[in-house]
Amino acid sequence: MAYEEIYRIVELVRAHNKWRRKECINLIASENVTSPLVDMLYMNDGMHRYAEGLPWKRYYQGTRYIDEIEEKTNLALGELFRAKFVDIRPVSGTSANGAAFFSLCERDDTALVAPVYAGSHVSHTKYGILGALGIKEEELPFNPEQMRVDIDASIKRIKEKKPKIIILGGSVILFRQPVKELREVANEVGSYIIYDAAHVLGLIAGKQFQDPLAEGADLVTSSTHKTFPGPQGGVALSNNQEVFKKFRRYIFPVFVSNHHLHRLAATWATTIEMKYFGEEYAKNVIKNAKALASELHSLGFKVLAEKYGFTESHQVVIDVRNLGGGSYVATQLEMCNIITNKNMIPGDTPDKVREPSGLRLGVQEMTRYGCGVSEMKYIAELMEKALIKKVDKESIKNEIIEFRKNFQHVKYTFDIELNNLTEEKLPILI
Ligand code: DSN
Repeated sequence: MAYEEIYRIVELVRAHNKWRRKECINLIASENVTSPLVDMLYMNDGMHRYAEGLPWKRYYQGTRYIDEIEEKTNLALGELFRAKFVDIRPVSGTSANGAAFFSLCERDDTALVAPVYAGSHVSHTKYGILGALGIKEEELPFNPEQMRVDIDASIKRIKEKKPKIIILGGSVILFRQPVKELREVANEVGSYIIYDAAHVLGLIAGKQFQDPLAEGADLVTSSTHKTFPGPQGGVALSNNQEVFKKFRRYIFPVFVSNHHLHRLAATWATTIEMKYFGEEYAKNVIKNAKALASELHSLGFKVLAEKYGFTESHQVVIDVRNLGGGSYVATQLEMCNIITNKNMIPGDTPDKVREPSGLRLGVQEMTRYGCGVSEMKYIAELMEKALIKKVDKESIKNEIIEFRKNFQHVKYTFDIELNNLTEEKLPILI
């Protein structure tokens, strides 16, 4: 009996891996695929160990190698992002955000945040950790046509509300955020700027997006597994010593105790991959996103921010109300092995969270598998077949399984035949 259950779970893991890694076109903007090098380093004894506290100053014995790995990871991240202060201990972007908000605000302080329909992450809002900490959420004005924060209106709102923190960035991020533009008024009223880089960390690493720290953000919070193609985790980066000291005071013991040690070496390896291959990768991601957006547009999809060139990140956002809404469309695409997620777009009220009007796409994972502009055009045509021409889904799915056979190995990593290592040495991954 127990064996049957074990076999079933192994079968489920294999089926999941085969489907999502080898047979789908994954366009979820918050995901990515790690390289075989990163996979290999991820599976290690650290997953069984504790190391609360800082390297070399732990509350547990037995951490001498972990200490060195964590120190090297922080140093590598600091070098890549030109950050004097790095903390890899947040286990997710949300825990980094929690620690950031808690360390910079008191209860009843005000945070200025763009609305959720504009792409703010749930942790920035009254529905998430910000609200749970008793911090008041006030709206940062947003220009829906430009799909970014309205600078003049925001300057006015900051003067009026004098927020303790201003949060920029988040889950829909097509264009650069106005860090530079809001720095002066933030100084005037004594606000900290927190930049949530979760989605665009890999583009920042590849120097193809803005550099939020250089532009004046006090603290960058992020996850480490979206455009930055590492294992799931979080990080905080800063050049502001006072802010970083406060953050470090609370990340442990308030927001994490142990910080999931097995991810550290793998995150280090991702950082090194981004150091050597990040620029080429990020350039291709943005080129691909632009190509997908303009092809979708020319096939009749309502792609947002048309006047502004659709996107300057890895994301493309479509208004799919005319095709049945975000939920329906995402389900139809999944039947064809195109994996996406429904998303709120400007005009959606909070009650539309389960039935939003939009679909969010991200091209970073398919770029990692070696897809370029012509594949983006092909993906747009597949979406047209599925959603506009209503071609039989089973036939689209079979076509995609064939297509994926040419895009199985992760690029932008070290060429030491590691792409074969996954199958030979880590069978559970396949
Ligand atoms: N909710 C995730 C996203 O998909 O953007 C981030 O945590």
